[in-house]
Amino acid sequence: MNGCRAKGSWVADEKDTVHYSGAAGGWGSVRGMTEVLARERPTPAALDTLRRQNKPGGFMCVSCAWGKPKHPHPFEFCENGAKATLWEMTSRRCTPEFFAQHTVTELRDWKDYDLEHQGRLTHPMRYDRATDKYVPCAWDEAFAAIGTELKRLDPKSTVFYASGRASLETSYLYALFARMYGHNNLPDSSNMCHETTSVALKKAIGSPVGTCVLEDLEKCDAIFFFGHNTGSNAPRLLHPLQEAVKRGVQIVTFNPIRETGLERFKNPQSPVEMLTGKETEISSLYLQVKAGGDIAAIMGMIKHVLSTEERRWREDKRHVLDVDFLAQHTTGFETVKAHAEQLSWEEIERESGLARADLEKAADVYIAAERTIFMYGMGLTQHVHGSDNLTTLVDLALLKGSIGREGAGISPIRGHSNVQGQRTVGISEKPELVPLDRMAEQFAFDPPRDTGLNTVDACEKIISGEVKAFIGLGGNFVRAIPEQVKMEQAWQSMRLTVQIATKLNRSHLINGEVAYLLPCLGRSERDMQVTGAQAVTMEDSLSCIHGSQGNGHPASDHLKSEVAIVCGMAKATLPPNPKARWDDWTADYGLIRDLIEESYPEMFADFNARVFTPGGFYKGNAARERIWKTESGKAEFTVPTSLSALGLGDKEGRWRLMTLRSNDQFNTTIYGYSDRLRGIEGTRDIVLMHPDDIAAAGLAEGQVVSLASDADDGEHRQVDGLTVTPYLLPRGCIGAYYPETNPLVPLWYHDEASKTPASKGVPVRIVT
Ligand SMILES: Nc1nc2c(c(=O)[nH]1)N[C@H]1C(S)=C(S)[C@@H](COP(=O)(O)OP(=O)(O)OC[C@H]3O[C@@H](n4cnc5c(=O)[nH]c(N)nc54)[C@H](O)[C@@H]3O)O[C@H]1N2
Ligand SMILES: Nc1nc2c(c(=O)[nH]1)N[C@H]1C(S)=C(S)[C@@H](COP(=O)(O)OP(=O)(O)OC[C@H]3O[C@@H](n4cnc5c(=O)[nH]c(N)nc54)[C@H](O)[C@@H]3O)O[C@H]1N2
Ligand SMILES: [Mo]
Repeated sequence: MNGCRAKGSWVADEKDTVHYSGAAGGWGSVRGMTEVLARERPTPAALDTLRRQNKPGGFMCVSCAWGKPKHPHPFEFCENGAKATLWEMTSRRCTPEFFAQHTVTELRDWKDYDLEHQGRLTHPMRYDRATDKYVPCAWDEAFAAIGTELKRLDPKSTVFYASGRASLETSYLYALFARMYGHNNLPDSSNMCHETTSVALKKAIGSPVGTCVLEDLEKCDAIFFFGHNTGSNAPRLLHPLQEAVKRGVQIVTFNPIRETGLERFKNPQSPVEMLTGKETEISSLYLQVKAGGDIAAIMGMIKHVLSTEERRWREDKRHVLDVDFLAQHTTGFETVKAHAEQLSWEEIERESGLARADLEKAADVYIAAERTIFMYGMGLTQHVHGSDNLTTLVDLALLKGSIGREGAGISPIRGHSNVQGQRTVGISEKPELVPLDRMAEQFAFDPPRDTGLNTVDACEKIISGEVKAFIGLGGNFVRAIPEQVKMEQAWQSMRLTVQIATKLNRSHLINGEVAYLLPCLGRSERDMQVTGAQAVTMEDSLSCIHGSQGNGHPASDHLKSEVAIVCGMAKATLPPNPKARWDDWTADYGLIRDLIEESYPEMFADFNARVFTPGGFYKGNAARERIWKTESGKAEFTVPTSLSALGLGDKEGRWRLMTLRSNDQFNTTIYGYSDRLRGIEGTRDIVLMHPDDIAAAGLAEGQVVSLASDADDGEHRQVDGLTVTPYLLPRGCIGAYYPETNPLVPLWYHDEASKTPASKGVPVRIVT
């Protein structure tokens, strides 16, 4: 299949497997944007907004969390960032008239795409049980009713979820509201995403976030990439990668799928590349590891680095390892060394699905490089042994002192545009991560000190009936979580559900007894309050904080900002407290930034003055300075608890299902049915399989099958109507889209340390 070289066309290889032979970016991405323009019919202001995207003084993209450079390109956005903005600035409206025409029960049968395609929500709505419809209501009425309900409930029986987009200002107040009300039940989308990072990196190097900054990419000489679909999910990262390749940087990729963005890239912002068809080969080595096979692959590389060290030292007294760093900065090296040495290549090859020679080749790239960066996405975090994936990767990085050095480090590629920032300013179920003493003083209250509920805990307690109310600050919780069928049934026995959203989604249709749907401004829109237009801030994947100011005309006159909605609910719920100035904060977000600075003086010194620093301002990272805030005070080597990242081993008839995003979606928001970079068009109801697996399982291409859970727990979970589609995956691994296949993920099937659902190695059977 490497022989396929026709540019930008869909070709079948000798096995008739679909494979995109073009580059990521290029004319395809321009076409992708044009299609969205036609579909969303954005307002004229939208194009002007795009011009201001990701620029100082402009607004920060609502799509991915990748860093925004100091010197932006004329158009600092990508196909998918533009799609996200145009999706928000659509001229379509989901009005009270729409809700008058459809019952909620009827809408539950609609597809995700069709629900959001109705456009922006325009009015606050209340669920009316008698007619099974949403009916418009006044904001004051909604706040008063929510306040009355919350006052009646035990705060500990309520959950306040956040989906990673809301600004630092909103998030800080949302968490404050939860704590003043009396709980730490603050799960956010990070609990389904990079919580593995927050737990495993914290344990190993004392930092819950990555250690790299944008400039490191300009100085490294090798990059190792694990489990991230960059072309679709952080396309702007392809620019620095392309520049790195041009400097001679070696990129080694571990991914079961040959993702186009990591193979080839054509810069849509370079006229020369667009007109000449010139494209850059991104990965110099691309290894199709089995799903769940990374621990074995990394241990294989560690093994080879160690044996090369021994040989070099014996032959010419040179080190491969950074022995000074190991002695001064780490603990546990000897145990990992012993572990690697006793592993056989046979088991490494079996578990990883990769040949020893290839793993040695990859390790040789690391050995030769002076400065190496390790990047990763959901392919590592969403496994039962996801934390082991990450600590093993840290082991590899520590061998050569690749953390806390310019041009080197570990760099998780985060998801939502402010998911990292929400944790920074207090949205966390873990009270020990929040400066509660300082906040107790700031606001004259007694914050709850007990651990709150994360996503999985919250789901368990919704099923058991202990959770009685759920507030969603954005997102589509019911559609994004595991165990969807059971969760939807349990959901409806809650007393209160409140959803703050921009567009209609499935979570709004699974209602508690009392339910409100509150429409908010999007980030691209002008946020006018009594003191004038407001700016907000967010933190990117590389720990830089950026200001953002929308200038689009709001989708409806009845929208409120997220800050105003949070303050409105808090004011209606909490007893008066002169230190809780909800109205003043709504009027002037600068006051909220002052509060954030007071709570977190180290990271947010001079916050208001620095909001529009070009490239953002860096909040700092101790591990980058080689100060290790771990239990031992050193960077810790960790022996993995398992050689496979999967929770359940192989068995006759069991497949490893990876639930994947297409190039035409943002999480549960489905923009369309084109997974352009994978060559899959017109449908999402498919299951990808190796052609030899299709034959061996007695199936045929195009056959429609069901997937059923094979988790050995007696539960029946099934998704029907998936068309068998040949695709070059490792044998035994199959792929299908998220969120359609979420009903197959058992709630208990999650990373052991962080409880991140294991959406990438789900055990399933194929049912015909
Ligand atoms: N356009 C767009 N951008 C997005 C999003 C979106 O939906 N659309 N979502 C945002 C969010 S919230 C997030 S978290 C990120 C998600 O971005 P990614 O981290 O890229 O997440 P996935 O799309 O789930 O893809 C995971 C990748 O891991 C690979 N993989 C699966 N299993 C394994 C494994 O066991 N080992 C290895 N090495 N690889 C594996 C898959 O083939 C795939 O390439 O993107 C963010 N950006
Ligand atoms: N099987 C499986 N499950 C997964 C994953 C997977 O890979 N596989 N990935 C997981 C990951 S990484 C994540 S992050 C979660 C995502 O879970 P969520 O973050 O809960 O879901 P989203 O799909 O991002 O939420 C989309 C909704 O957000 C609302 N929205 C959009 N913009 C705004 C805004 O500015 N303000 C407000 N208030 N609302 C807005 C819209 O109404 C839209 O319908 O899913 C997780 N679930
Ligand atoms: Mo995510």
